[in-house]
Amino acid sequence: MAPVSNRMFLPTAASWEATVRPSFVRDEDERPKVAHDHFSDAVPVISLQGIDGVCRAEIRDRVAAACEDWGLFQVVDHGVDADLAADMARLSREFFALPAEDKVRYDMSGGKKGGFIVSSHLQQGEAVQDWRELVTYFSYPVKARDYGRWPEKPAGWRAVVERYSERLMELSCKLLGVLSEAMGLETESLAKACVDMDQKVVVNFYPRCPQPELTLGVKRHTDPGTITLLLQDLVGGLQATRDGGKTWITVQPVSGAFVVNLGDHGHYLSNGRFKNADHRAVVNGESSRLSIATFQNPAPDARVWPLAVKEGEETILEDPITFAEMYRRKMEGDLDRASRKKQAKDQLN
Ligand SMILES: O=C(O)CCC(=O)C(=O)O
Repeated sequence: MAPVSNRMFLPTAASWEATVRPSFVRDEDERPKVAHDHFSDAVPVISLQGIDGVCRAEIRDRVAAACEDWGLFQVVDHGVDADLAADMARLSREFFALPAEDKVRYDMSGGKKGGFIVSSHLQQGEAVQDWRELVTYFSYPVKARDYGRWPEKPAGWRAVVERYSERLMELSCKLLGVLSEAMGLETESLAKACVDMDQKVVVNFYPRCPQPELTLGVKRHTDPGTITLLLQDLVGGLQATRDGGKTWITVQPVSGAFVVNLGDHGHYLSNGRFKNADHRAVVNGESSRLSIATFQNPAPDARVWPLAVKEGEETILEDPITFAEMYRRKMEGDLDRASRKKQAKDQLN
C-alpha cells in the first residue's frame, strides 16, 4: 500500500524503499555512533531472588549504586511469569503485522488518549520523526481505562494486556519499596509520594531500517515519571549516556529481564542523588525490534518535592509542584527546544 502522506507513512511499509525519507533523518550530532549490537555490560543486572529476606540489604545497595551511576539497572528473578511476558511480546508483534487499516483505526494523532501512532505519542511539533510505530494504552487507575482505545486485534490481546499490567504494577511496587530504602527512607515512602499510581504502557515496534546510521528509533530523553520497566527482545538498541550525550553504550539485552529506568520524578524525590536515566533507542538494517515500556507515574496531583534531603543540602527544586505541572513544564521545554531546532533547520533550507 503506498503511503498517502508523511504523517500516515508507516515505517513497516518501507521494505520497498532503499533510503529513509527526509522526515526521519537526524542532524549529524544526533546520529548513532555505536551500533545496536555493540553491547556493554556496564548497566548492572540485579537478581531479586531473596528480596523479602536475607538478600534485601545487598539488593538495596546494588540498586542505590546503579541509580547513582546510571539511573538504570536490569532485574531478573523478578517474579513475572516468563510465559506471560512471552505472550505479551508475541501478541504485540502480531498487532504490528496487521494491515495498515487495522492499525490506523486506533490512530491517536489529534490528541486522542491511547491508540496507535507513528513516531511519537507525545504529539509534539517534532522536527524529525522517530523510526517506530507504537501502540499505547493507559492501564491504571483502572477507572480511567478507555477500552475503546485498546485494539481488539489480535484475539486474546486485551486479556494478556490486563494480566501483564497487573503483574507489572506489583513488580513496580516491590521496586519502589527497595528504592525508598536505597534513598534512606521508609519502605512505603515512594509509593505514598505517588498517591494513586498511574500506569501507561507503550509498545514500541522498530521496523528494519534501510539507513539506520541516519535515524533513531526514539530520540534522546529522560522519562518523566517515577520508574519505567522495559521488556525488550534480544536484538538490542537501547542506549544510555551519563555524560550528557557525548558517549553512548548499548545495553546488553538479557533474556527475561526488565530494564528499570529511574525517571524525573524519582530523580527529584532523591534530591538529585539518583540519576534520571538519559537514554534513546537505535535501529538496524537486519531486523525489526520490539520493546514494551511500562511507565509508572505518580497521580497528576501528587506533590513533587525531594524526600531524601541530607543535612545542609539544598533542594534541587525551588518550590513543591504537582506532577501535572512538572510534566507540563518538561513538555513545554521539549517543545520549545524542538521548535527552535526546526526553525534553525528551516532557515538553512
Ligand atoms: O525501546 C527502547 O529501548 C527504549 C524505549 C523508550 O525509551 C521509550 O519508549 O520511551
